[in-house]
Formats: sequence, C-alpha cells, structure tokens
Amino acid sequence: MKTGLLTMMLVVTLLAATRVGSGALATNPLVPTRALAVLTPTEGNSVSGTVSFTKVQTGVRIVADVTGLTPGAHGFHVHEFGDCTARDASSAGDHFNPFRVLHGPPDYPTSHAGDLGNLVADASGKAHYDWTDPTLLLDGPNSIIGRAVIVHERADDLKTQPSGNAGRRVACGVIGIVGP
Ligand SMILES: [Cu+2]
Repeated sequence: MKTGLLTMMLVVTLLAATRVGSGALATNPLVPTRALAVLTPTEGNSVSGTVSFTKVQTGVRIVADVTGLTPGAHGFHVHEFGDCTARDASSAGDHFNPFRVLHGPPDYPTSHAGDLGNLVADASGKAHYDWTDPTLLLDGPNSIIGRAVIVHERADDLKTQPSGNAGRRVACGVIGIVGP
C-alpha cells in the first residue's frame, strides 16, 4: 500500500515536471527555435539565397538554397558580426569562433562553431545544403542570432588556418529570429 502510494506520487511528479519542461520550451518567445539568413551578393557577384536554422533534438538543422554560384565547392560559414554593409562583406568579421579553437570541418568536435563546410553548386550554379550541426546554438551567450552567414568564392579546404583558404566573400546574410 505504502509502495503503491509512493509510486503514484512519483508518477504524478514526473508528469508535472515533463509538462512544465516541454511547455516552457514551446511557449517562451524569448527562446528562438528558428532563424533565417537571406543571402545577398557582394559587389560584382550575383550569388543569393536563403539559409534556415531550426532547433531539432540533435542540434540545429541548417538548410540552404543558393543560386548564382560557379559550379563546385564554396566555403560556407557563420561569421562573427551581423553586418553585411561592406562591399566585400569584410564587415562581417572573422569566423564565429567563441571557443577560440582551430578552423576545421563542421563534423570535427573542436572546429569553429561557425564552420559549416562547403556548399556544392551544380553546373547551373545552384547549391542545396542540409546538415544538422550538434554544436550551433540559437540562444544563450554563444547564439548565432545576429551574426552573419558568408559564402566564399572558392572551396574551404577545411584545414588552412584561420579560414580554409576559401578566398573572397560572394554573398552575405544576417541571421535573424523567425516566428514560431
Ligand atoms: Cu567564411
């Protein structure tokens, strides 16, 4: 009897905790779960597109559709400042790297938080990218909201420091919060 009562109390407590936990995440508008960057071309380029960020169970899913590229691979990163005003997008600063680690591929545990690898464009200059990053954050002090996405003219070799030798910046977009 006593055990039964204790079990019931435990179940009720667990149910209440689960409810508060998920409810708080789903309804708190101060905790963003989606973000978007609209890419616009830098001077002399015609690269444009969208990059969406969605919080999922295993991290942040990033889906990009970009046009106007030369065929092949193009470095793709989150840079530290949400400022695309410079003609060459140099105003976006360096790679977003809150933990001061070395540049590398996105699936390498110690690479820059902003390392997203490469976009790969087909013969018509279109690239589709879909990857879930386990370390990117949409909230807290290391959030990517308010920073910028940059597409580069060349491939990121995923090893040259500090930015993969990817060359000039061909498109830039500021990352903003999207409503639920
Ligand atoms: Cu970059």
